[in-house]
Amino acid sequence: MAVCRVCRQRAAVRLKYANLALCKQHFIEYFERRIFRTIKKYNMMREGDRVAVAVSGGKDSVALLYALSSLREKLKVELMGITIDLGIKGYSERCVQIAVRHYEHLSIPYEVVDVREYGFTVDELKGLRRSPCSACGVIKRYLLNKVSREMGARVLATGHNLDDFLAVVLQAYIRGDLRLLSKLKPSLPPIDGLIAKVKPLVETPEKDALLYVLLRGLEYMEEECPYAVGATSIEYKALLNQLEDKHPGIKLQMLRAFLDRIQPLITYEEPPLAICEKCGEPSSGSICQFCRLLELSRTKLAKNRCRKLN
Ligand code: Q46
Ligand code: ZN
Ligand code: ZN
Repeated sequence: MAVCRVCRQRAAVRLKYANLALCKQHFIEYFERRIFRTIKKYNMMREGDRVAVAVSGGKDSVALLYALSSLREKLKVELMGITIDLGIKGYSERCVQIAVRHYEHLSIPYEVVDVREYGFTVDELKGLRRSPCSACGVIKRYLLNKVSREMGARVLATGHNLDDFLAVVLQAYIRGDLRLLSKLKPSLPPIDGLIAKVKPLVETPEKDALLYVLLRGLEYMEEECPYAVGATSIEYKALLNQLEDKHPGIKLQMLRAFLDRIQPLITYEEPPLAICEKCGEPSSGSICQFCRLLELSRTKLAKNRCRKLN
């Protein structure tokens, strides 16, 4: 029987990458301590910060919310929650309900942004871009930045874990996307109307986030988004896990090699951001991606309505 390295009681988990067995209580402490260390290491938060936590209702963001809630006094930060209702049928409603139940349980002030307020849902955007995920990504980036800034947050924390981060690195590497590779950082400072963005789970393997919510008995959205089916990121993650099974610790090694050795060699000059002519938000062109999407969706919805009338 494996025993906890700290208290010698029966172990609840065995972390191969750290050659470590821990009981429930000591795993929870280990998990939260690693997040605290990650926040300090990458200067993610400062004392007195107002931190908006983006909670989708999935395991990663729920784990992040609870870990930050446990750490908030030690970090001396104020937390607030932000959830986007993407309007995905049979999925979004439950995600929002879970997030709201957690905010209320933890007494964390929050905001739920419903994309219907802008006149569309992610379901209705199908076909406008290569995949609904591409439109969804634009919406999430735009609204999370805008609303958390309006809520008075200095920092936006998201639940991207080690596996998520490495899957994007691989994807960007395969496409030779130097711009993305240069921007992939655990902590991005505020710039030109964009609030600071941090990923406190960047050193946390996805499986650990799952163990944390399971061991703490936290409710989370177990089902995947219907549009996640067939996503290449799932294949990249499976590949990374195959490597990890054979070589425990390789994922963390890849992260460190990328951030410490490879990324500093990538030089990519990002042009300064402009202001969107329509909404006044930061934008890489004269009209931001979100406003362009809005235009497209209005045209598509109007066409659909005409078709129904004819
Ligand atoms: S929510 Fe949105 Fe994801 Fe669903 S539509 Fe794609 S991007 S899969 S994280
Ligand atoms: Zn123990
Ligand atoms: Zn705009």
